[in-house]
Amino acid sequence: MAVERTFIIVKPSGFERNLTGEVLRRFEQRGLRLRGLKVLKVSTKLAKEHYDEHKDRPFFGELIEGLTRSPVTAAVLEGESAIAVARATIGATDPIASAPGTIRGDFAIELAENIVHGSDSPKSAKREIALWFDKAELTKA
Ligand code: IDP
Ligand code: MG
Repeated sequence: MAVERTFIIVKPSGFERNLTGEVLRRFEQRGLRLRGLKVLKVSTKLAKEHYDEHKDRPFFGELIEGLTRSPVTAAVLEGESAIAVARATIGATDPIASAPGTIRGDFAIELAENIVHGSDSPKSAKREIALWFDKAELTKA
């Protein structure tokens, strides 16, 4: 067990349905601490860099359009095992398989409209935090 930082996005599907506060509340309620937070309209360049691992997938175009069509809220969360805790709070990638009680299990049905992103490993978390935030935008404690 170790204190970690993870990166999450309330995606356009969450913003459009006014679920930003609800999603952040669930992470806070779980015990994760906000270390950075911002609302932004994502550029195509940033979206492509963020989802670089999926660049050869057939749904890549839809994925980039989906992340850039409305504002998002990006956040850095900190806590014990934050990466796994955030993923468990989010639920399975496909909302049809997401357990009720998880964010996706409570608010989504469509795969492409699954409300929230969370880093999937320490390596992804580190890369994504550096991609989306300047050091000065994050608090230490
Ligand atoms: P994750 O968000 O649970 O980490 P990933 O496999 O990294 O899931 O996929 C990134 C995002 O791409 C998913 O959250 C989902 O919105 C979208 N996505 C994944 N697979 C498909 C697909 O087969 N069709 C359309 N969109 C997909
Ligand atoms: Mg992923």
